[in-house]
Amino acid sequence: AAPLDPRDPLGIDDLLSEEDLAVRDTVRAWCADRVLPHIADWYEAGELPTVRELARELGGIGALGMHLEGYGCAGASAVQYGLACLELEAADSGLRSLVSVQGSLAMYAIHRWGSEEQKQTWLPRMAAGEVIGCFGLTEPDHGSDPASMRTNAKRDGADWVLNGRKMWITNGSVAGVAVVWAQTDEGVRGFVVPTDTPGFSAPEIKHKGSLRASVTSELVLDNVRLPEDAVFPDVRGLKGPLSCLNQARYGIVWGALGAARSCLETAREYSLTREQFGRPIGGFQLTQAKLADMSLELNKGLLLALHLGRRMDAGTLRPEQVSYGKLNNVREAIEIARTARTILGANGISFEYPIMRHANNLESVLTYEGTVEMHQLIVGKTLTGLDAFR
Ligand code: TGC
Ligand code: FAD
Repeated sequence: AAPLDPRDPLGIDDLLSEEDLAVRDTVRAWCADRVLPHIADWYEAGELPTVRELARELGGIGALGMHLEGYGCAGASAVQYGLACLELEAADSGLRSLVSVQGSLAMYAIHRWGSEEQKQTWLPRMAAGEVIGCFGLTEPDHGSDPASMRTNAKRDGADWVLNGRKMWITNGSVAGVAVVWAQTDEGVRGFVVPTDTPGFSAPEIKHKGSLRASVTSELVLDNVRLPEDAVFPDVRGLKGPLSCLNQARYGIVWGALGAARSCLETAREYSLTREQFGRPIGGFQLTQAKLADMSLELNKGLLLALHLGRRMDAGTLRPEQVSYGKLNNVREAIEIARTARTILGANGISFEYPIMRHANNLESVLTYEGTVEMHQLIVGKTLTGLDAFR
């Protein structure tokens, strides 16, 4: 028999349809052409200089709000959306973040909870990448516990007036529309805020050591006056924002493995050409143990992602199951990145190779969309029925 493909030793590709593979190849080719030649420079500079152009191109290949139906969205399957996230994050977590926040958070929120008018107004332009969206849940003093948020919306005649601050908001400074969650007399509600509304500003957060090729911002809401119809009509309480997080977390289940794949491939190739003690380091048993364990975890993670994707497509995926995926796959991805880094020795710390960039990015991925600890507690509650959050 022919040797197994080291890039797909378990034959997971055989579980995917022609259409799935075509979507994957399209996104992979786009990343190779438009992102990989520049990403190391963008990362070092701490910017995503062509973000608006990239958004339009991503819209052009159908990657924005990809698994949503109607309103100019591609209507792809959850598995296809996952494969796209994986390819984007194999380039850089910042690209996957751009797409996650646009499609799974901002667009999904409007698609799931918006009025028909809100959907018509925003979704087609967001799907095309003409308008970038952001999603403001986290605040400076309330991250894991969004129920305690302070940002508030009060009625004033027929208007709403929003005050407060959101922190660590992906896409904030380049967004044309912000989905902002705020306390009201009726509990937490979601607002669709055009970012040119007076009183809204989004200063960019600089000096990040992670996700440097991604725009991260503070949102400042200073008496932002919105019409009555700016609110999502039918959802109250945390289930509004948390329903969106399920979508984005699902994309991360796949995405993190893209970063891991890039690290493993880099280390495997390096181990075949780098010689010490007169032979390739890939020939030493200790290096092979590392490569074997990395490959094992990557492929187990892929099977888990595919399982969850199939459940999402069947409409049977539960939020707690997404927590299993996010917890495992991000934690294993960062472990793979760190191990891959050791195989490159000193070269491993250089941005000439992608590993250090991925490893640094995964520190954010480990924290956002629910920290490791939050997902452990969600799984813990699933197993015991006991709530250990507070
Ligand atoms: P709890 O009392 O458990 O629930 C309140 C209400 O929400 C419902 N619910 C959910 N609904 C849908 N999906 C879920 N996953 C849900 N989890 C809970 C629940 O049924 C209840 O509904 P109802 O109708 O009874 O009101 O809420 P809690 O306050 O105890 O909080 C639970 C906890 C800690 C798990 C939750 O707050 C949490 O997940 N915290 C982590 C916060 C987080 O993940 N933030 C992410 C911000 S966005 C982001 O990071 C974007 S980065 C993206 C990028 O750049 O790629
Ligand atoms: P905290 O909640 O203060 O947690 C600090 C530590 O305490 C963590 O280890 C946590 O797990 C632990 N902890 C907290 N409570 C408990 C408990 N009950 N039991 C045990 N341990 C606990 N948010 C958005 O809304 N939109 C975005 O677009 C967005 N983009 C982001 C982009 C980046 C690059 C980053 C880094 C973050 C982004 N976030 C965004 C914010 C992110 O969701 C939060 O950082 C995350 O939810 C954690 O909140 P926190 O940073 O306030 O940490």
